[in-house]
Amino acid sequence: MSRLALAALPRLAGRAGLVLPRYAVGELGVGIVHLGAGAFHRAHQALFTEDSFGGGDSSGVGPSGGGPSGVGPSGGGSSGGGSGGGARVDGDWGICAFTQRSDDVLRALGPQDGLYCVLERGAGAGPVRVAGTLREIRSGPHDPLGPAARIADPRIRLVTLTVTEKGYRRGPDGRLDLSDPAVRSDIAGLGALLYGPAAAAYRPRTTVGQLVAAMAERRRRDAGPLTVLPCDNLPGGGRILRGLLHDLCVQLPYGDSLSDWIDTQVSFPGAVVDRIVPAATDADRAEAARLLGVRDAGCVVAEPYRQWVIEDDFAAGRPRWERAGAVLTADVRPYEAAKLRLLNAAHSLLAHAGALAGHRTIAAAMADDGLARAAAGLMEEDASPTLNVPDGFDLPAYRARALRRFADPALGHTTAQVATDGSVKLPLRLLGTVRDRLAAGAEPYWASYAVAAWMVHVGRRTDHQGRPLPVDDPRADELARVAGDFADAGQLVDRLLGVRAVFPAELAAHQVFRALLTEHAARLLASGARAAP
Ligand code: CS2
Repeated sequence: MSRLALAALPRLAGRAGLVLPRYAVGELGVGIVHLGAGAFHRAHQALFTEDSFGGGDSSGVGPSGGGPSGVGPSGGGSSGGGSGGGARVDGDWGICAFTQRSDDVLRALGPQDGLYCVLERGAGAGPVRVAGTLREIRSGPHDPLGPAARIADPRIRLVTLTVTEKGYRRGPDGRLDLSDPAVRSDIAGLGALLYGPAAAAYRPRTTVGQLVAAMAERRRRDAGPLTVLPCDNLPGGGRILRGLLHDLCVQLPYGDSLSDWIDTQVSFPGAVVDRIVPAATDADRAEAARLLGVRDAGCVVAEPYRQWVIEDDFAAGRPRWERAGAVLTADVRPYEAAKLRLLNAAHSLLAHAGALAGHRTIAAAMADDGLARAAAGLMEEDASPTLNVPDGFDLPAYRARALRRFADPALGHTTAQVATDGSVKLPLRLLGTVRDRLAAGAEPYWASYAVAAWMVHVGRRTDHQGRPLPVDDPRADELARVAGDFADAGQLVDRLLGVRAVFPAELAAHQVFRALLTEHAARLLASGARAAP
């Protein structure tokens, strides 16, 4: 069977039930570099961008936001004729996506001219669509034209990122982790790259390193202003990323002046991204082949729901994402806190407690009454009182929708996938709620349950029937070593509370928190204790 590619589009146009790009895909210029070409990007920002093109008229807003349509470097816009059919869209907001860790996506999408299909699953699922916004796919670690050089092209006006929470390489204090070997290597290498003779040989190993190298190169080429928009589940992501670039710059010779340049030329808006995107399986790829009549090695699976709330602070224009349903706002912080403390926190609870109870998927965990109650309790009783949501934000409706989304069995989202990198996710999703509730003199009962479930997961590494549970976490070895052969719940909790990268000293010393954790861990460790309290 042949592969999905630009040359196959005319043939696909004859198949019923497929949604194809309505613009001349092959003529779309690139204005965005994306770091982290994973499934989430392909099911989220890439589609919002494609849907921002509208019916082929101008599709960008100028640097000040909301102004007249931005004109891409190739301006004008001829019409029709390009591969993919349809009119040429102005704005040149096509995407060059870099893989960051593995090159699997490059192998899948490279031979497909960047095309892939999106299969929606669950209630309200739409038809299968083929997306065309990824106009270049490159390997971050291996492409001769690395991210820095590509971002330094003056036609690039926007950089977006989905590199997961751990990709930011923050230390326990939230700043750049200067003890991280890859960060140290970037400090040494970039010093030479920016100011030394043997320059070009060095390829940054971290995302922050890639961005600093890109800024230096952009400054050298006088490539103009740029926006860097992180799209990970990080509260205050724009501000955090700006701070991390600064932390790296000041380690470099004359780095202060680069940091100053960044301040004048680059904006770092924050954003809330939301869409559940389970990893695609062989069965999904087989279904894609059946629907398309060609093989698609890069298909993605997603729920129908999607949301993007973006701080409207763009230094060099942006696609008209509002046409695609994105919300552009002055302050994303209230939305961020709500999403992380409600949806993501409850997701982590279901993932860790669900895995311990032997559930393979989040939907199966939701079908377990005790766990569904715990997820609802966490959102309603612990997290909601800590939130300060904007007028009109309907918290009960948000919580109810989150539970419905989790419960949809069609998604097949695994507990193992959501439980990945718990040591990095928990502080962002759960510990803020714990801290705020303790400070208010309340007991964060369900949030503690979620943390205890994580502790038992990473400490015992088996489910309630003794079956092995993998721990996919950058600190997996350290956590296993620290937990060791714990004698009982109290010892497990005490030991893991000592991991400073996860628990700040003040929180670890809090007697109420410790008691709650011990109570929950004891119940989870007891044989046959499947469900929530
Ligand atoms: C999940 C998120 O894997 C996880 O940790 O909680 O990826 C979640 O599916 C998305 O944030 C939903 O927007």
